[in-house]
Amino acid sequence: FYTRDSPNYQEILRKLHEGIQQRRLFSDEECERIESKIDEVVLSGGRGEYKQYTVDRSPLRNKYFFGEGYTYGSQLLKKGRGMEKLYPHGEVDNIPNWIQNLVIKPIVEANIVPEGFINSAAINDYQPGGCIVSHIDPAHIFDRPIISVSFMSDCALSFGCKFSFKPIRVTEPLLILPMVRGCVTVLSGFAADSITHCVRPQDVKKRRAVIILRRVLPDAPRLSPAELTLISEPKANSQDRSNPKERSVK
Ligand code: AKG
Repeated sequence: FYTRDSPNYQEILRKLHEGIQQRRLFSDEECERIESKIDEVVLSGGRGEYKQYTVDRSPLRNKYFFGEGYTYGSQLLKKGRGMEKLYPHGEVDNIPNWIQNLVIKPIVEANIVPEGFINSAAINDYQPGGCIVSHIDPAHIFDRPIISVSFMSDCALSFGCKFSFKPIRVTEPLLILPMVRGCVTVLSGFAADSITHCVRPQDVKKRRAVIILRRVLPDAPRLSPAELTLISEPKANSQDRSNPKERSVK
């Protein structure tokens, strides 16, 4: 865990910057088109048109998993880092064509990742004050780089914070990275593997969405259908999924 007081703060910051790339790849018009598609996803989710594990609701942040989804936080059978598992094949919806055409294609054409690299797309839809607690995207599930594209409003991604709850508090970040609407962020190396990132509640001033594009590793662990039955029961009744403290990863 690194803080601003770490003796090698300058070196940590250098390594962190080395693993971050940002580009404004999407114009206002392109953003508008994609944002209306995100609104359609939200409507479809509300009408129950997706598979159960595609949609993950919490009070100020809903997540939609396409292509692949995985268990984290309170859904884990065994809690803790490294215990995350993919859902069995077919348990989340496929990546919609509009994500392929409007979001992934321009990223491939900009040579950010090779064609066919991305096999999972997650949409986070944040309401003002929503957040995502500090975490590292599990390296046994996701290849690097991790790509995200921000929509709807400007926000910030913070590195190296600690969260505490009731009331929610976040320590000073090591780095606050602007996440501008239409901007692609690429995390690799130290930035992806060795330091946590989060979205602080105070940085979500207006509704904001992000599309996270990743490659799930071929050997990533997957829940068996029997394990899925074990976690699907508490999911229906549990209250703790809305409590960020219960979420060990995010
Ligand atoms: C995640 O969902 O894993 C994130 O880190 C989201 C970051 C963001 O909202 O930009």
